[in-house]
Amino acid sequence: MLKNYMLDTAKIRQDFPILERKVNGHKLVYLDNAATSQKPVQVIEAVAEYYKKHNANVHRGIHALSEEASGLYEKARKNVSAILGADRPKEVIFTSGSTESLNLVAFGWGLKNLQENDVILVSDAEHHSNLVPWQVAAAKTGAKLALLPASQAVEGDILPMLKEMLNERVKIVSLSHAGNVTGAIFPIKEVVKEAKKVGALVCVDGAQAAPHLAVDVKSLGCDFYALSAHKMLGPTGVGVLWAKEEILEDMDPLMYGGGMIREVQEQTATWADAPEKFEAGTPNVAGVIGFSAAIDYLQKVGMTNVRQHELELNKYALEELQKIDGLNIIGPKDPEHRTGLVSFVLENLHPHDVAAVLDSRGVAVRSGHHCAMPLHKKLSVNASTRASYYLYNTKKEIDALVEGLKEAKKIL
Ligand code: C6P
Repeated sequence: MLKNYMLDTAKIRQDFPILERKVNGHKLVYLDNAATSQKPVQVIEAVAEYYKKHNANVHRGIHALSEEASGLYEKARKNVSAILGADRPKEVIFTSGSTESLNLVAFGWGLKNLQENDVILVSDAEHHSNLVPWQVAAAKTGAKLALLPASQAVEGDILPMLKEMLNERVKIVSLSHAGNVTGAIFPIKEVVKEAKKVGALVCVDGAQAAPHLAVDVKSLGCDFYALSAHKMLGPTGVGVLWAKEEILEDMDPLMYGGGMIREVQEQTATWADAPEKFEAGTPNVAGVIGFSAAIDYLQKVGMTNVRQHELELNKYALEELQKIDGLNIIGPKDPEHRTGLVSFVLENLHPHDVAAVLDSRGVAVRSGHHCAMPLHKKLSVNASTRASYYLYNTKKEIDALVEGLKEAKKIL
């Protein structure tokens, strides 16, 4: 049910300078937020302020600037920890994005804990970043990769098939919290309950959920949660892997070098504790500080308001798109079962052609396989067009999308 909510889109839009841009002579209609969101001035200024006043390497100097930079970097970690409802900031590892976070689980945990004939359970609706690392981990360890046919669970109701596939050989279940093509929200809390019955860990790819839903890792009960800052108003090149402390202690790093050691001899070395163990080399300090400003922004707006606004756009977009003859929507029909995106196929028109027509009218969408080739294959389409919205998008912009699609039908 849509409730009353407090989100002033017109005011929010003033914080996003890029939304004033013209593209191909039209005012930009940015509907590619699932690829990356735009950034508010508060984030841009936090990054600029860091470079103007505090720039230094972190955890490596005792001079004032290094102390300031380290302080801001660790404050950001506390901020992330708080919004995820984590027990301790040291459970938050900064990475370059969800891709690195998921690789860290597949190799840092997987190579150490998986054995021949163990099962890794993912779904056929995963982004390649939550599939390919597991394929490689399976090949290296002899574990089997099993794919839950989530493509068939249109409304995201994967529990019955999950129950059928779970047994004591399954050591890890790794699923998206929300799909980047279908938008389908998976019932992670219930997935965790089922997985625990057979002793399996649960890794959640939150790249498409954390920007849109309030996430509480303790209430979800999962063991790993991955996200990308750039999809939630933050800078590119920053991500997070959250994991329980005892699991992090038992994991190997992905990278070795400066900043992650306890002691180094000529032939051997020992590692620092988490989070340093997993953050070798100079981190993306400016990006992390910018991400913290993005979190502050989202918290100020309120994640419930963000979600309610997207539900309203979902409902409107689904209604309006369904009126277009020959347009087939992928994923849940119920707006409540998806995050703020809608992928579709329009007649037999190639999604790149559709996207090009939209672009000529200033409407930015994504077309292609969206890094989910197995899912498209299961749906018997090569590619799709995806419109994805966020807190600054409006119903008028959905109208511009619909008008552009009608035009594409006419001229292609
Ligand atoms: N999906 C999209 O347009 P990175 O690139 O590391 O920030 O995020 C990877 C990733 C992992 N899981 C899911 C569910 C995702 O959607 C993404 C990124 C973008 O759909 C770029 S391919």
